Amino acid sequence: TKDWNGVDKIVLRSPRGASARVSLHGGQVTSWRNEQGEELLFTSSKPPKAVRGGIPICFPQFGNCGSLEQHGFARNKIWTIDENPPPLSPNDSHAKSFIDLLLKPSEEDLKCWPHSFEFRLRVSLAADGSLALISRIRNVNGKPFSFSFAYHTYLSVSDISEVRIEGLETLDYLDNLCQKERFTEQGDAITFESEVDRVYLSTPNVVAVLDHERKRTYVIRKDGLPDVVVWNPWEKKSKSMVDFGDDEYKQMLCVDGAVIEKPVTLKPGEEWTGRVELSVVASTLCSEQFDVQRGM
Ligand code: TA6
Repeated sequence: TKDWNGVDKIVLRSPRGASARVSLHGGQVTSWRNEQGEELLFTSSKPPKAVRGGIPICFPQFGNCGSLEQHGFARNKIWTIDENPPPLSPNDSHAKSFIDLLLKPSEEDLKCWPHSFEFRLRVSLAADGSLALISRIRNVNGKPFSFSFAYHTYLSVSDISEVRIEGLETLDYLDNLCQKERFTEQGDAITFESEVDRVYLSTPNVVAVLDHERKRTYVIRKDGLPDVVVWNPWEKKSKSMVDFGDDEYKQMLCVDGAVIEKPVTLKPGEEWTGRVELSVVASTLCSEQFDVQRGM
């Protein structure tokens, strides 16, 4: 349906008629449903104001580390259907539903970020229900520019105190709760007892989020995204967030594939690609099993 004078609500259905489906608002994934139900937390969307939840795209700036609005403007913009999508790569074509979206700077955008970019986003849903997002950002012909980026992924979990992340142990991270100071992860997995707001650095391309209560694991595979944001606002911050229920923090966890520590710089004509694939495994992998997964 179009009620956003361009792209609005798009629904991708699983190519094999399974129940999986993905909904998008503008260029933002707002829902990803599988047999088990909704996989993303989504609370509100006041188009084109930033959505809270789903997978908003943070570009050209993550957080408020620059002069732009928090997380950049891409998630607040009207995207269009890309009439001239990049050619399908072999693993993109089989048994997938997909949509290609395009964001280019308006005159208004160029005033606040004077760079001629083209942002092509492919969102695809595979027959097994896994969701992939591929971002291709190109410097059309302007002076070199740099950007930071994140797929700001609001995973829906049953109970945050029963969730653990595997794959980030022993890594360094920047702690947003301590003026972005650098620490090293000591735990043999990441668990949650209070607010966490970190950027893990030089991370592996496979990270697992184990939801014990639901006996399932989100497997996050990524490429071109060296950093991983882990964020749960916990109780106090949740209360201060207008479009967030007081207890909503118990059912959400942001685990974002990102490029933050070392922003990407593109010369004229250069293109960057960042890809993430989310799948759900109906079990809670122990670290050995997870290592097998990681090897995939
Ligand atoms: O690390 C994620 C983060 O930067 C948190 O500091 C918090 O501000 C959150 O993003 C806000 O995201 P939102 O979706 O509310 O714009």
